[in-house]
Amino acid sequence: MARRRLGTMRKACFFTSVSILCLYTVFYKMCYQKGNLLLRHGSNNTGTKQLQCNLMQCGVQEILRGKEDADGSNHEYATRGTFWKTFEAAQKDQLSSEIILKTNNSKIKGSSKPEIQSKKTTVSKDPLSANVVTRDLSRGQQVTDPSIISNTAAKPTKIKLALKTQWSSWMIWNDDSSSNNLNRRLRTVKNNYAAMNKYAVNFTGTRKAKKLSSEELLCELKQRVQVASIQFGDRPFTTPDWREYIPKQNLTQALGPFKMCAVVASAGSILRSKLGVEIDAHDAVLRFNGAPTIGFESDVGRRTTIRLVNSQVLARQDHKFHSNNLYRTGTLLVWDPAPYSANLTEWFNHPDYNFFESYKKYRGNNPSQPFYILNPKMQWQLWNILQENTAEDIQRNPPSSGLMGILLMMTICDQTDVYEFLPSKRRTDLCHYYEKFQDQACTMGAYHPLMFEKNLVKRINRGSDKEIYSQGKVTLPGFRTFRCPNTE
Ligand code: NCC
Repeated sequence: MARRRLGTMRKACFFTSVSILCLYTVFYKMCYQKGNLLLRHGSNNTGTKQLQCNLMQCGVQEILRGKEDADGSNHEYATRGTFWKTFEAAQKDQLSSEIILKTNNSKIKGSSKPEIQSKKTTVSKDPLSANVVTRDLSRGQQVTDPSIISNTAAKPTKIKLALKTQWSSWMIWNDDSSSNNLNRRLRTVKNNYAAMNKYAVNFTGTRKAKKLSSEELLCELKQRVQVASIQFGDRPFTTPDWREYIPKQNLTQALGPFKMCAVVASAGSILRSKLGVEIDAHDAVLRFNGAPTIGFESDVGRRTTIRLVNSQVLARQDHKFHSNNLYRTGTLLVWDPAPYSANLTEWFNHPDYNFFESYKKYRGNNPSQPFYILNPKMQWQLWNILQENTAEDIQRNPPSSGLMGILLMMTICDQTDVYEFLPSKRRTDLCHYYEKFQDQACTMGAYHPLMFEKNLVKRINRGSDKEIYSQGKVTLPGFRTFRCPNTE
């Protein structure tokens, strides 16, 4: 009896496994269509050899980066969930070269198959003139919009190309992101902060019934957000010591105007971006809190024109604000969350972090370094616009340093390029590029309404989705030159 039952169970197990396997195969085939990739070099067909690579064989759905460097010094950055397939062609000698597609299938799937698929092909001596074509051989069509990210590289003998797949739009920040896009933990945190009301937010504005256009949103920001620093004489900053410490000119009079500015978000996904040179080419560069440049120059640049820090950086000993040379470069600017309707005196008496003494001490020790205190009214002017343009209740806490820095630069620059505020293809849970700590909250927001800030920035972006994808770059106009529709 028992033996018969065991036999039936074995049969049942066997049939279940077979069914699962069949279902898996059917599903796999449905999801990953077979396709081919053709890379062709040279402006005409003469001397052109073709490299065919069956996408399935090469495991293109899993290839994250192909690499092979002449000197072997290149490294591979493999992260799951990358939707652009990037291949690099490395020239081995002057005349001919080998295109090597390297998959990291074996790493991901644990396969023991050799990783490298290679075929001889000729690469143009001048990589800039190399013509790269992507074709779907199974359908005999040229892939529309082959989307070559770049065919230049640090070394003149390298060519980079990318095949855009149908999933790439996933990776671009959706400007309608909502709590539904958060994991359960972050959704709970967000809802708790939306319910909690630490700063006594008394929102009387109205939610916009329809989505504002980019121009309308820009206009709201220009007309309703005042970026200003505390001035000597603003009550309670009226005592003689404050005359000594507060810079004479207001922040926006003293800084700029600049033509092209860069804002560098501290996100971990800026690592390996190689954006450093591009960032440094701007007239002014804004960084946040303790974000370093040393050791990360190739990705984040070397220059710091302005550093915006939150009050914790001054108030908490562990930030070593007074001894760390990182803070000695450029103009400093500090902000602290204030109650929603508080005047300056109420805020001064109850700051979120008591940074005022630390500020005075720093000013005393570094009198020649410009150092401003941001007027807190800006935080809630910005927050109101965020809430009005969001369908759900957002965290009732001030926006992040990121959004405030962006607004500052839009005020003093003709154009602002923001890097890695909207996540690029390098998106990761690594909180900061300079730390090992991982938490999705750093990108999606917990205390700060960061997700809604990103929605707003995406809506006013003048750059392309491709730039967001490849560089994490957003381009914003300056308020000096931007004209509100119908009013100015
Ligand atoms: O992390 P933080 O910000 O210093 O980052 C600066 C700005 O970069 C953008 N950012 C950062 C990380 C990431 N993965 N994605 C991003 O988009 C954000 O716009 C962010 O504002 C802050 O806003 O001041 C914040 O400061 C830290 C922390 O106080 C400082 O780094 C000093 O240690 C806050 N973290 C904590 O308090 C634990 C963070 O919530 C906000």
